[in-house]
Amino acid sequence: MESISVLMTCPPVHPYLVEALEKRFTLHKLDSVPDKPQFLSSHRDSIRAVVGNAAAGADAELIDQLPKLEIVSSYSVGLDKIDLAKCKEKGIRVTNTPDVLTDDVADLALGLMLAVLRRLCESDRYVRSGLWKKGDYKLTTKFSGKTVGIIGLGRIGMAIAQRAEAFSCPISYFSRSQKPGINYKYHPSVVDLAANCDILVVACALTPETRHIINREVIDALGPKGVLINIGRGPHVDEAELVSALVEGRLGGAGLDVFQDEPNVPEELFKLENVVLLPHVGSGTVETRQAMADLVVGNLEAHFLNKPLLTPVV
Ligand code: 8YV
Repeated sequence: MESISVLMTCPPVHPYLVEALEKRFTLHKLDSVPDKPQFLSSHRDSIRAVVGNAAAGADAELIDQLPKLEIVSSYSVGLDKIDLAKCKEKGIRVTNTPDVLTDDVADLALGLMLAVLRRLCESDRYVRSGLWKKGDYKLTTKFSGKTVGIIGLGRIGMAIAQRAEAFSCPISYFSRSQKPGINYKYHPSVVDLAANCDILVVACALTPETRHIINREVIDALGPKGVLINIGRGPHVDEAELVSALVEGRLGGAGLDVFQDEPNVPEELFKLENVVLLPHVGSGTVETRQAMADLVVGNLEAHFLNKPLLTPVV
């Protein structure tokens, strides 16, 4: 398989993944190519696989430039950076990394809830800066028992619900349709869900329908005591509306792992103590990233050995 050319379109974020790919294939890292158009035109007839992630995948333009492309193996569960329709049309197979990251992303969502309500990051700063020696620390907000509203009750949404239940939180959710056999309260509109929960969590896939699913109306329904948690994708949220609601005190707080234009984060948020900001690390543990990398490589090997794909999407 050493002669098979694989193009990594995302930055080489994980040395374990890069090493595993380099051991088996001829790996090209688009990130380190000085003249991308020139590189693509000179390698168009050799690249048979693309490896991307949540930051860069395979859009229609790239797919059209690679006539020998057979498979896109994504180092992510999210598929929003891959033109799935184009892949289907051209018979290009697509794989992702579901399940292995569910626990981590759900754990992080709970961590963000606790961090925002119990002001964990602010408290840490308080101790480190020596302020504790000077006076009393202000009280925070109880988390146990708060109503948690979840947008998207897929694998990750369910894992968040199960964890929040252990904190005695009533669970409600929004999704395209009501899930059979699930006892959580279903709201057919996001505004309704926001109006009836304390903490609203975005856990759905990013699609044209879910872009800006958190808009001004939803933020206003959540209100000055409500907290927004986003472990989905930045574009799920109308970020300008979120920033002004937080700055004006129309929203109680936010825990954000994802942003519209990563790694750029609106600087107005840096001054707010009711906001916790993370650099898109939902799946960012050694164990999970290794399992994700193993799936990326395993899917490529399966494809080129004519074996069934491990986690096929298309
Ligand atoms: C990663 C993710 O950030 O799986 C996803 O959809 O957003 C993440 O797990 C990423 O793809 C790792 O580079």
